[in-house]
Amino acid sequence: MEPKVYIDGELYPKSEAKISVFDHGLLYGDGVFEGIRIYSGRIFRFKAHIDRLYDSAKSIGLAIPLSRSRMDEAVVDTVRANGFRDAYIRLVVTRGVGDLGLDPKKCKIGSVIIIVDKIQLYPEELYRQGIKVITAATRRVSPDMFSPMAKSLNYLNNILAKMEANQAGCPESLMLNAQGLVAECTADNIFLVKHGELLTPAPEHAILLGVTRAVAMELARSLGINVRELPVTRHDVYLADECFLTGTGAELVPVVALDERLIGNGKPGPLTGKLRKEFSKLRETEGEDLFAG
Ligand code: PXG
Repeated sequence: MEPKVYIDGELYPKSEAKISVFDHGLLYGDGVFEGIRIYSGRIFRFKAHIDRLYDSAKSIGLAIPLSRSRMDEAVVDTVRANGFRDAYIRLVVTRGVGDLGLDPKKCKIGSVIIIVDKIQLYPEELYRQGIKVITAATRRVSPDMFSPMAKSLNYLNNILAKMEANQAGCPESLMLNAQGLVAECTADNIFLVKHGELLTPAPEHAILLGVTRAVAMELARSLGINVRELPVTRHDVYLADECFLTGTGAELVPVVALDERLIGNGKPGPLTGKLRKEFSKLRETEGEDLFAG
């Protein structure tokens, strides 16, 4: 059966789910989005994702045409209508239909799109072996121009960095901020383990505040691990004992090399393994099973 896609209050089969070519989401990348996972019928960290969606929209002055509770209902209804217990939700809010000028005033009402579909995952062996990463020449967008904390439909700088990863034959590339400090990867946050502590770039270093990042920090603290947000350089990554990335798509993925320097002994580290285990437990138990009863 074809997945059903929610667009502005109606469900359409995937092949018929279309929006206008005059939508400013298409014409200008004017909109915001979220990527969310469903595990065993449970929407993982639903509230955190919806909070970030409304924050991103507020930041770009976009009025989401649904209240929070109507949005929650629309997502839950779309998940139930599709019946996937393990899937990916792509929630998009665009500025809506306008004319060919970029002025958002011409867009009367935003459009809400909810896609629920199977997710493309990294192959299992990448999790066992860990991934190799290169540093991209493309820098992360700077907060003094546009905040990288808003999850907007403008992903071109990340896409250019992803192309650099592709050229190097790596699944991901590391993006630096305008000052040359480590920010994050193209769709993942980065963590280091050094002398038993967990280290990660701070919010002011031009990162998206990842939902999975917050989960990794919580899990580490619950294991009694000290977590610090601080300025991180490439040197710190090269010399880390362990490194991993966090993201909705990747979950927690070990990184075993940056720019051909092996990290630690070049194998996924023990704390990364422990956190991956704790993450697997959490995602199966937290939240309500939408298909129960
Ligand atoms: N940094 C950036 C720039 C991201 O886009 C993350 C970090 C991790 O955040 P979360 O909240 O997911 O832990 C992201 C997440 C996609 C896709 O389809 C992108 C993301 C998430 C899911 C899917 O490209 N970005």
